[in-house]
Amino acid sequence: MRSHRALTVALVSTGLLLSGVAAGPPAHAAGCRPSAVPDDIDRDGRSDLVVGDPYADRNEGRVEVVYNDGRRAMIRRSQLPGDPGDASFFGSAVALGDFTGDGCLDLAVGSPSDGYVEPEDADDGGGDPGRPAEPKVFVLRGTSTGITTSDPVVVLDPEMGEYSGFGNDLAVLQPYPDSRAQLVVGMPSRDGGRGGVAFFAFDDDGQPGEPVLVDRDTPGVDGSATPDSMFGASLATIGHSVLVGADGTAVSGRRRAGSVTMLTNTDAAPQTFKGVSYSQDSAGVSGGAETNDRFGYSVAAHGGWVAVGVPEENLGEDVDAGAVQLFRRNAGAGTLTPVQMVSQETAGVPGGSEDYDRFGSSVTVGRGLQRAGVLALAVAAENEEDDPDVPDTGAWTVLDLPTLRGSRYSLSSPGVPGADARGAGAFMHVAVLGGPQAATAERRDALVVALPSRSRGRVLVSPPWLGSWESFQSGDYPTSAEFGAAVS
Ligand SMILES: [Ca+2]
Ligand SMILES: [Ca+2]
Ligand SMILES: [Ca+2]
Ligand SMILES: [Ca+2]
Repeated sequence: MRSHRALTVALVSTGLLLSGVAAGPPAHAAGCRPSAVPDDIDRDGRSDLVVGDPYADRNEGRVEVVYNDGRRAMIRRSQLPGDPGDASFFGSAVALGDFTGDGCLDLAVGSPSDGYVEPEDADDGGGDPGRPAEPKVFVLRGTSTGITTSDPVVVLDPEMGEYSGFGNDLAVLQPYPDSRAQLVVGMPSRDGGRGGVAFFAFDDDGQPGEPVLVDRDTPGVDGSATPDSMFGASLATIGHSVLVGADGTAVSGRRRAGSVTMLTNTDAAPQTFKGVSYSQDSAGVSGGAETNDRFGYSVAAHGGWVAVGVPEENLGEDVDAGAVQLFRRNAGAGTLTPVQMVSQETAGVPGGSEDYDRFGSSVTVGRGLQRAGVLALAVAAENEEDDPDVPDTGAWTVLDLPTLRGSRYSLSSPGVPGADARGAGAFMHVAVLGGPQAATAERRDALVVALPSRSRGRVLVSPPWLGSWESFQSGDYPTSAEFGAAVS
């Protein structure tokens, strides 16, 4: 599997912290009432959290939904139709959206190696040829009380050829709160790593229509598809646009320098995308494209800001110290304007750059993470450490935009549950759970920090302004393997 970064933990927000609007009338049986909170599956006015655990149950994988009222639901691959095979990795990615158009949030779950059966070695006398994977995404329907496993929608890899990574990375394209969501599926390993992104729109029965497959050879998308570019390895959506990371892209012959393409559609032609690409050699972008920068390894977008992780950027003598490039989005033009590069060398940013920090291994942008109404960038540095004797414990930094004022946290910070341990930061990622949306100036989203790599994975949720963190672990330990490998 290429990287755990793509293994999404779907954090449907906790709502324990995000008190929302008062409860309205009961939901109609045929649908769900609107919620003032983005990730509120059961429509009680507070966000819920979804966590993927793709290595659980002997690599079949599962997803745990944590409702804000304390209810928890564990959804195992084996509860769904079809033979999961030897190792489906169900739960590698998770995403919430109303794909079926009934007003209820549905849960999309990637199962990138679904059905795969390993060939038997002929020397063992078997010679069973095995079975290739049928990569798929399950769309689990939402109801007024929560996610149900009945009548799931199955979305298949449109090509079903060589391993494409289909289901390792998901996003939801929904330009308006009341528009129907399109499911966006990255296929970074497709066609020799040229990659691609598949878009699925659904009918009233929830069935997916003919997918639209976009790569850098698609007319209207600049550049051309090149091997090993891994177009689709990271995804983020904002308005009519999808940011597509291709951190394997060679730039002027410098391998894995990396690029990001912003694909943009219109209301009139929702299935036609134009694309503009950026690298560290683009005008106004800092740092210069060098071999193994991995620009685009992570992407995030919110409130007009776009953040691109460059986790293997070298800074001075520091190898793979890492950085984040900030852009502003020009919504009408479908373009980006570079703002600045942020690293642990930037004035005011806490911490310092060291070899292999990988600052920027995950990024997210939310509103009110530190102060009500103020946009903020959160950055993971998965191999950062406080104590050189305990390496790679990981750290995360929250910075207001555009001032870059903020704080750095780790498992040894006061009030953060858990304890530092060697390697605890591996595959750490950050995400945002939406707070009540009523008043922008008062909005306070929560930050989610997923730490899947330890023997007992942990997901932390907090509005840092509260100064406290809620900690979630699997409801079925020790069969959990990487609780938190995906969050949304
Ligand atoms: Ca809820
Ligand atoms: Ca729905
Ligand atoms: Ca560079
Ligand atoms: Ca550092």
